[in-house]
Amino acid sequence: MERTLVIVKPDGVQRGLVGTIIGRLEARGLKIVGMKLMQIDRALAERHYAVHKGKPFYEGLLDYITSGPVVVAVLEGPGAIELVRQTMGATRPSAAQPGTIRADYAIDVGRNLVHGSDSPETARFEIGLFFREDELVSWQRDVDRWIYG
Ligand code: D4T
Repeated sequence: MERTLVIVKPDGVQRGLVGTIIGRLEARGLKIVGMKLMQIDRALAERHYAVHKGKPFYEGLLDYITSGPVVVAVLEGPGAIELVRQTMGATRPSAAQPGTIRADYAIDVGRNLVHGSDSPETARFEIGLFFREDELVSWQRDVDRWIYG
């Protein structure tokens, strides 16, 4: 079983797409094990996006992710990291496949609605950044046997 961090970014919250975005991932079969609405401050944004420090879009990215509330969630399932990335679509919405969240609801790479961890190491790091251990809930779903063969 794998866990991944998902962020519905400020544009997703402002546009009323929290339910749509989380709903698509939930409908796919992923299980929510943590979720909260929060405001990301500058220090947290800098830690989360440390790999992009120095890139031309870095300052704009920090402004954007701190510009309003976000919903952060930890989703669990077999291959959850890749499943979320696939369901989100390519970083640049104009390159995303139809049927993905970014293709269906976004236009601009700087307003691409959603974040998902990109590797097991990143997922561990990001989950630790946003959630305390006691904020995550391990629980059994009766429907699991109809989703994970
Ligand atoms: P995040 O991290 O937000 O889920 O996005 P991705 O994992 O899909 O993409 P990324 O790390 O390469 O980029 C992080 C973030 O930066 C924005 N961005 C990216 C941008 O504004 N301009 C750019 O040219 C690139 C490459 C979008 C996502």
